[in-house]
Amino acid sequence: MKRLRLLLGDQLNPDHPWFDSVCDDTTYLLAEVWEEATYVRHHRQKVAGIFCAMSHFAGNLRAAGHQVLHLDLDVTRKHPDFTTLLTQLVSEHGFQGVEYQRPDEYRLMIQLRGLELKNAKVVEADTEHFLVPFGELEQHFQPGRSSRMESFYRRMRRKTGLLMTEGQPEGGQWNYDTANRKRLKPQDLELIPQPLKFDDDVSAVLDRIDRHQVPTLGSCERRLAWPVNRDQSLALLESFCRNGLCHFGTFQDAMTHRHRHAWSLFHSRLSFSLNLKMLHPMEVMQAAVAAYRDNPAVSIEQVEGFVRQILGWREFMRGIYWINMPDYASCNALAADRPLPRFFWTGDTEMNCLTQAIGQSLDRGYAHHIQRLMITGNFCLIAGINPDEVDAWYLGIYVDAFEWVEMPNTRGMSQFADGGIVGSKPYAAGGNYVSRMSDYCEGCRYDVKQKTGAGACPLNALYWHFMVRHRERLERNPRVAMIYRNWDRQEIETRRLVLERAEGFLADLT
Ligand code: FAD
Ligand code: DLZ
Ligand code: SF4
Repeated sequence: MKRLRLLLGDQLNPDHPWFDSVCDDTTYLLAEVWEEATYVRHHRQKVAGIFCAMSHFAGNLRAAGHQVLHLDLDVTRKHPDFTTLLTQLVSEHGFQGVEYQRPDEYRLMIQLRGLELKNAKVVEADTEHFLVPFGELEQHFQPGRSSRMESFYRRMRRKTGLLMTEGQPEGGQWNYDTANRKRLKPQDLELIPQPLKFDDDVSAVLDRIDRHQVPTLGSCERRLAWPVNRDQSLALLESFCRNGLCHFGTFQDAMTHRHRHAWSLFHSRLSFSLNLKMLHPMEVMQAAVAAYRDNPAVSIEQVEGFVRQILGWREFMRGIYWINMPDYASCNALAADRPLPRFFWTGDTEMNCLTQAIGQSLDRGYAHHIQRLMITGNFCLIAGINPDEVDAWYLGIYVDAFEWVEMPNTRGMSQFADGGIVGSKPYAAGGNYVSRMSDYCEGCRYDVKQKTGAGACPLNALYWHFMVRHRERLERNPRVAMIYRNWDRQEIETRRLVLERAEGFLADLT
């Protein structure tokens, strides 16, 4: 039977069972498609990186003897989406079967499940990428119900045996968060490793993006710094295990603007490779555990912190996404309705923490977790920005952004728009947190110690405005009730001035 097998831009797993044998009747399709390139305004580096990685993957499949159709935008532009492209390819080439791997995004899964092709049978396969099989998600998650990452993570540690000794967590603890999450002191800056960057020439891809007027954001140089094939991804993994892992946990939450590698610090930057499936999550964790066993400089605190992100958070977020879609995409528990400020597209604001995090995101298509959660995310949360706009920004701007992982992190963890499915309370903070975890405030025109007046850090007033706005909902939470007691103890006049400062700021914002 002559069949076509579709591979999406984030399905570049060379170890998939599809490739176990070469079959002359099977053609693999990789296609640059208008709808995929435009369902959100993507970062230029993201589109260039995905197109380039698809091209490498097609080349490798061909070299292994497979039949491949690699269609670029010049060829596919007349087709708005995969449905029309596949319909045309089936009639043109007479395929009797079309197979696809289940997309990781709800929109595309519905689209492909709805395919009706004349004379061709449509079959869905699994991507074989995640550690919890799709059909088992219901054993861990329930729609609309809150789940806690910690208990899921412990189950996954037991299930996989990672960092376990005789049924017990290695080192005696499940969680080393208290030993981690330190601020960077000036002498620590010397420890920051040189990030491994790549240099594939993406000129032709960028020209194609521009020729077809694909709307993008951010900048992209002709040579792309991101890994675009498995070999490069493995090199990045190796470099992280050698240079970054030994301080990963300790400085996981730290931020600085006083170093030329401040954007990468001790982070792995493996999310692009992982999310395109050029690397398998298990091999990434096994490499980190092997580095811990071989290298005394890598302590249990570091490796556990890293394994937790992949075995815990990454798999957990995917479960939350699938069990709650499609309702999750429109939840807005805090009724946030303010438009996203224009400076999110330019970085042009006097708040240094936001300038740094947004500027870096525009330049590199990357920010690390705490920049996403506690700088841009926290600002949107306390300023009450509409989660639809927040989601669209995050889904576009990061090279690793795919809805299954972006949305539960954004709507759930960061914006509390799911009302507590992901987190037990909002991650809301004032300038104090930024000052504790970074040196951003030292380069800011605002004073982080002040709550009122034109020179006061806007986050301080916004924080209290947020808490007061949502008092009825949040006060019931015993983990938050104490904060209201502190607020009530302050002078009435101080409280009035704080709220006035926040309102003035919000009025200027719109
Ligand atoms: P490292 O710090 O080196 O961590 C190692 C790996 O752990 C990452 O590559 C990633 O696969 C995984 N990981 C870490 N934290 C998380 C998490 N919270 N959820 C899922 N996986 C995690 N991650 C994405 O992959 N795509 C997104 O679109 C995305 N959007 C986010 C939006 C917001 C608002 C927030 C707060 C977080 C988001 N994250 C997202 C999670 C996290 O910020 C990124 O995975 C991480 O910054 C990627 O950089 P890294 O590879 O250097 O990660
Ligand atoms: C993100 C993306 C982009 C920008 N372009 C393409 C594309 O042209 N062709 C393709 O097959 N996939 C692309 N992707 C990735 C898909 O949108 C991705 O498969 C979904 O986001 C599902 O996670
Ligand atoms: Fe950000 Fe406030 Fe610090 Fe300025 S003072 S960097 S606005 S936290």
